[in-house]
Amino acid sequence: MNDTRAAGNGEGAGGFVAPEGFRLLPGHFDRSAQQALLDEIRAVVVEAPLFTPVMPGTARPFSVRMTNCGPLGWVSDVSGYRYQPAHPVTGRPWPALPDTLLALWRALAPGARDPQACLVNFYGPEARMGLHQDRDEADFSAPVISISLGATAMFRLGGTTRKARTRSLRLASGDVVVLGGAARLAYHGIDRILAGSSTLLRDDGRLNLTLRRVTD
Ligand code: MD3
Ligand code: FE
Repeated sequence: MNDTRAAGNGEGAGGFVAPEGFRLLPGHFDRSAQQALLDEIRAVVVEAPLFTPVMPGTARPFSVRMTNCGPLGWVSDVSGYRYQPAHPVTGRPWPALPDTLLALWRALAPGARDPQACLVNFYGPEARMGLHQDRDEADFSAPVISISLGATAMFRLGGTTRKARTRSLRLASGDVVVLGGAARLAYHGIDRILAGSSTLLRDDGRLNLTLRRVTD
């Protein structure tokens, strides 16, 4: 195993200490569980096609395509970022949250109310996500839970201010990350996708699912 991953929550190169509440569960889903979850997400994408969000104000398109399942979904368009109950293109309600994801949330976020949104991010080989905080939710007491499928991503995790030092970690297919406590408001992003790192999806595709509680 590579040292960056083995270091887990501990102190990494350069004295970076992950924020309290950050938990990486490498290989939480084995290959057959990844395949089963992928089949469920493909069914979601049939009902709620991937769309290309744009940046508020500038209308610059994201390189990541998105969809959602659950009662609410996160969208970004020229007027802003928000959660809404319907798909921005089809106008239909988002598909239901798969049971596997609800069970994962209940196991890893005991005591938190059930998630209301699962944002599905699809990365092609050139897609990236800039450093940002997730703060469009009214409730930061519940964690965010992330599941990665397909190509490995170079994930950047910082602190709760933009200038805090950051660390790079690999997120591989089947990995789960729990962002609770102080980590819930940590800056983070995806620097790049590693070509040839997984055979789960073709053409170095990657899916990331994030489960979120939205309202308090
Ligand atoms: C740290 N997604 O959807 S997953 C996002 O791989 C997002 O698609 C990335 O950032 C992706 O907002 C990163 C890991 C992750 C997700 C949510 C977090 C890390 C987080 C929320 C708070 C802090
Ligand atoms: Fe995020």
